[in-house]
Amino acid sequence: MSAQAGVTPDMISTDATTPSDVLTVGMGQSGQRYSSLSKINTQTVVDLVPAWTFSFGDEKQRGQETQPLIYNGKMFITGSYSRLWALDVKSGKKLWAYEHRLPDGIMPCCDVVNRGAALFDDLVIFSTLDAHLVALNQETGKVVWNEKLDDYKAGYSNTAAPLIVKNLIVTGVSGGEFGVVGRVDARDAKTGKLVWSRPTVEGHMGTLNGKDNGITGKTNASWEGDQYKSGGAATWLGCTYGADVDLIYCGTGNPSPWNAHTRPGDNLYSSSTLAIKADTGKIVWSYQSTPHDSWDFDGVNEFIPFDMKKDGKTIKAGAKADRNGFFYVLDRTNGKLLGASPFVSQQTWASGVDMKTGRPIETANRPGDPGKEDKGSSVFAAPSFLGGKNWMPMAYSQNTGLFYVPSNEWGMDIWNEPITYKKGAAFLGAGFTIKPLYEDHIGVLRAMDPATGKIVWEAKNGAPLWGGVMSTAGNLVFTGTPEGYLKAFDAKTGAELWKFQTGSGVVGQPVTWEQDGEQYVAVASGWGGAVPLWGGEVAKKVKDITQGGMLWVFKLHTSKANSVALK
Ligand SMILES: [Ca+2]
Ligand SMILES: [Ca+2]
Repeated sequence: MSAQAGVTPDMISTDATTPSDVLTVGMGQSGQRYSSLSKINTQTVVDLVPAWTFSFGDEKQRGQETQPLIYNGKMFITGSYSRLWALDVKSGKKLWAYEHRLPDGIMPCCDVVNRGAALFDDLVIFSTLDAHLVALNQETGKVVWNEKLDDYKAGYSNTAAPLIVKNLIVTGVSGGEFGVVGRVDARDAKTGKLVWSRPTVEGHMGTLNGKDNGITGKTNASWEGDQYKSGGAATWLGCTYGADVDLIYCGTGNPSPWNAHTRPGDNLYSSSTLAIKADTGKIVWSYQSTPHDSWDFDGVNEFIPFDMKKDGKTIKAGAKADRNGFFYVLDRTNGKLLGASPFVSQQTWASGVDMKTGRPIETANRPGDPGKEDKGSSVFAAPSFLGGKNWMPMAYSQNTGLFYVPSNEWGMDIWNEPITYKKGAAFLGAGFTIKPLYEDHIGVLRAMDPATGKIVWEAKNGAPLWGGVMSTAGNLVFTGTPEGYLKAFDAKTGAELWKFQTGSGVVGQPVTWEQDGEQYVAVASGWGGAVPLWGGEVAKKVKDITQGGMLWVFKLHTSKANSVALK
């Protein structure tokens, strides 16, 4: 045991309500990204100015999708290419740096990003592009343990922030474009040793303490033959946790390959939300948003527990803005569908969701079968596979009761091609071209009312939004843009109140905390991610955005600032 207790499970479970630190990615295990701080508010935000900055340095730039953590006078921040730094949180001075040695031949599908670390006891723990999980000492940056999640040569990687639940560290895996088998792993956070593993493709055996722990679903119930052995359902965006019901919520990606004609059935548990019991690694409930997916509608988006006020009642709910364009509200105790409404302007593939069966009401919008024609017929589908929303996390405000969704308006031509599985090779069986739906904008920040499914306000953006969102009790919503701005909006009206040009595209996740009586806001700047790599005609639109790698920290320009003095 270390002399200082370090970060305890209790501190993790109350992180969302302790504004002097940020111990978790998502600003709490539920991932609401809501802060009770209000010194920076709709009145004072005009006076937000830089306090210090930190350059990630050298020639390794690309996408910076990270979220800083703040604890015990230090900031811990990850960067592209599996790097991690500890900084003095008051000055920005670098205390130590860790650069993971990456082998040649790693296969991240969607840029060399990292989405943040986890804190536990005296450790800071993060995932790497070669599918390892590395724990470093918070004081020294020295490696304490290093566990292999899986074989990067088979297409596995990991970019999501790990989740701490009690004494466990919970991770998923990336690799859905390479025919991996998705799963959720829980390890002893202190030692890194595996406790349980739960595959997310139906038919695979789970484990608990090294012993068989039951098959996921039932073999061949929703897959034919051996297809489940390369079935995808990658858990590449990690998980959230509902402490009151002791359930870990994990989203799963597309079934593999993309060409759905090769794999009859619903292909459980792809494109789904899974609720897994923290202590047993058993699936308690599941909800599949896109059965038998044909469009790469990964269902990985964060499922955020919240208490919904409706008809005078408080409901234990959870919400998810799915890549397929629907905003889902489920009962977080049992997965029952409570609402599903579009948060994008066009959905060609489904006209709605059947509230009785929970299944989408499909239109005829699947690409053709290349086994039956010379080439599978192409269809135009919206959203595109980059999604009505992609990885970038939304925020919930306990003040307004609204969710703030970073959405995008784009479609795609998509067609299927023959494909067979080969270890370590792309496993798509599809071709595509992404197209904007509108001339003047792709990104739209939208405020959604979960009780009604209605869009309350929206703020359009030229380039696709690709950064996380944060809301505060100061009635502000913060998010970044590829054009380089960190912006603050009025949480009630959507009015843009403040923006700051950071010098590169902002695709990071903003945070806020309080120290020495002042409120701070931080975000990483550094353009990249999937859009420049996969974006087709959209990539051309953003080709002039420069890369970067910089952390920006802001505070109000007078230490005693308050709305009265500044007005
Ligand atoms: Ca906290
Ligand atoms: Ca995918």
